[in-house]
Amino acid sequence: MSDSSPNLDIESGRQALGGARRIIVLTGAGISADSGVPTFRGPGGLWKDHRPEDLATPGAFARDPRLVWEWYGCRRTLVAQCEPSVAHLALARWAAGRDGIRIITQNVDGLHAEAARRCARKRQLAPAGTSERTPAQDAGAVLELHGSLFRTRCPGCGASRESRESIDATSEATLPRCDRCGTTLRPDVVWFGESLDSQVLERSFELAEQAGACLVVGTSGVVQPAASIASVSARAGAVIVEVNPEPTPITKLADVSLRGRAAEIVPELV
Ligand code: BJW
Ligand code: ZN
Repeated sequence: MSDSSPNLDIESGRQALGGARRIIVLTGAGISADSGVPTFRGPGGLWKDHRPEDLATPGAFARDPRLVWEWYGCRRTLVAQCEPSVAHLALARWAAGRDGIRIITQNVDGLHAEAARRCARKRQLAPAGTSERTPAQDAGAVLELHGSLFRTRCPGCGASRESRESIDATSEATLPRCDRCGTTLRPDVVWFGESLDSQVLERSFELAEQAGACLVVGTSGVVQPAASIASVSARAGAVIVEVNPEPTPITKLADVSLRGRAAEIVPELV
């Protein structure tokens, strides 16, 4: 449902979400902006100084793996110093405390999973009987559409693994290599022109169709197929609540549109 003047008040957002049994939360770079992670588009965004086709395509990696790793190495160093924001933490608490809430993120920074781990740790410290979930279950509940900055994948044999060490991109010879086959590893993220993990994507669309509400936080809504998760939910009859300082293509689908930063609005909303 939508009209040309979406509702702007937080209480309406709370009611919309409170009335739904199953909820998906679709997030983008804006939610991590409050943690100090740069967004992609807009002033100060990563694409202001870099062309996506030079850094975030398979062609770019084939042409100049050193340049691509230099950029990802810098981003890994920056993100490793960032903490989940109050919005990540509020969503993690919300999802851990109620069945039927799933977070689907386009972000590769791991901050939702980190927030879920912190929340699970706190719940484990709570008196016995108050927590039913394990940390692994809570961290696993986050669906990461575009992969992870802290994983590498081998283009040769397909092996993928967690990786947090710093990247030496001084030359092609110093780039990380596969233990099994020696091929130069790549970041395990989804670049333009590449398919998303089919299981993660199918599960996300399935959840979108079943959801009674879809909360969209901090995405420009221009990258497909992620953005269409919100439209699939809307078509299936879900109420759409958007949190973003700026209007986006998703705004026209939104029943409740909350203009502001995630860190200001999300903790109040959920
Ligand atoms: C705040 C805030 C605060 C600020 N609080 N909010 C159909 C039609 C047209 C094109 C396509 C299509 N299907 C596929 C395509 C091609 C392409 C695409 O979508 N292109 C469009 C850009 C035109 N898609 C793909 O190639 C995808 N693959 C695919 O579909 O495969 C099959 C296929 C291939 C080819 C043709 C057809 C089919 C893959 C997309 C992979 C995207 N990868 C990236 C990089 C990941 C790795 C990395 O991090 O380096 O993912 S690009 C980048 O954009 C990143 C993000 O996850 C993604 C989305 O960005 P996001 O999160 O929305 O961030 P921003 O910066 O755009 O917006 C931030 C928002 O936050 C703004 O709205 C701010 O206002 C707000 N904000 N501060 C709350 N404090
Ligand atoms: Zn290999």
